[in-house]
Amino acid sequence: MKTILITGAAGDVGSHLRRELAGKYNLLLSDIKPIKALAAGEKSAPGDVAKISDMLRVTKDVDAIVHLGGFSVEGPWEMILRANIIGCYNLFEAARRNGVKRVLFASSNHATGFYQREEKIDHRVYPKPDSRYGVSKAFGEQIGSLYADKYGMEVFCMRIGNVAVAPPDKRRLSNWISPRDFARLVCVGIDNPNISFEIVYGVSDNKRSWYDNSNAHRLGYQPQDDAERYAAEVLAKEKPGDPRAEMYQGGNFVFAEIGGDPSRIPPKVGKARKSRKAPKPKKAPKPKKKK
Ligand code: 15L
Repeated sequence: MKTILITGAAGDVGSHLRRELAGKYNLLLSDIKPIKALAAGEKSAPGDVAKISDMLRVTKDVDAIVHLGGFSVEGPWEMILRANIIGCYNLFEAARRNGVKRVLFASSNHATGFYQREEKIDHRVYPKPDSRYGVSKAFGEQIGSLYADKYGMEVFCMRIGNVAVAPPDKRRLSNWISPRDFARLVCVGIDNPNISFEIVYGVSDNKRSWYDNSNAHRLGYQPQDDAERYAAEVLAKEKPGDPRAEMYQGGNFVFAEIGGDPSRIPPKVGKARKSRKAPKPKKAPKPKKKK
């Protein structure tokens, strides 16, 4: 049985994955937080992704790594830098030095969050991050690309939507992934023998999807769930959202930093921008009379 290291194993996504992968692989669980209640087939390997010595220790003797570790939403640059930029570099570098070829990287829909909801995007679009967090995910994909091309590592980047038992809101009807579909995708990333560098979307088979996930399907992903079965219930509870968030796939992440300044609303949302008065030109100072 393969031994799989999961970083960030104490988080929400890690906890779903532990449950879904039980019995399929030996799981080595790493996190900066303590891992509670180890099940059969699980071992704990505590570690901080920002410390290369920790990553060198936990990546020894594993067949593949599922790298979930890091900061999982928008946050201050210092935190993103430490956990997601330095942490991601450390993970890939430690894997390389320990001869671990296969890394599954938990990228995010926020690496492409500035694509509009009316667009359908596939794995070939260039990143359009909606936040520092999104930038860190695009960075992780690029480190993966470098390590695949330069060192022959096998890297599977999953632009994950929202892993949850049920989609919590309208936006997630388009990017939701059930825990069991997520586990299916992870198994493809671990077991498909022909991976060099791939980008896939971590979403279920959602009717309202913004993604053409044909690359994942080509590699063997067969999602079984569709957020649509929750749509009536979700939409009945939905309150009207901010027009900026409604326009972009990344939702609230797209304006997290512009702090509600109406002059920064993207032009297509329109009215507020059109009605914005151009600043009056400053009057030129009157020339001083010569005495
Ligand atoms: C993510 O990347 C986050 O990790 C998660 O907490 C959700 O916010 C998700 O995206 C989402 O877009 O719903």
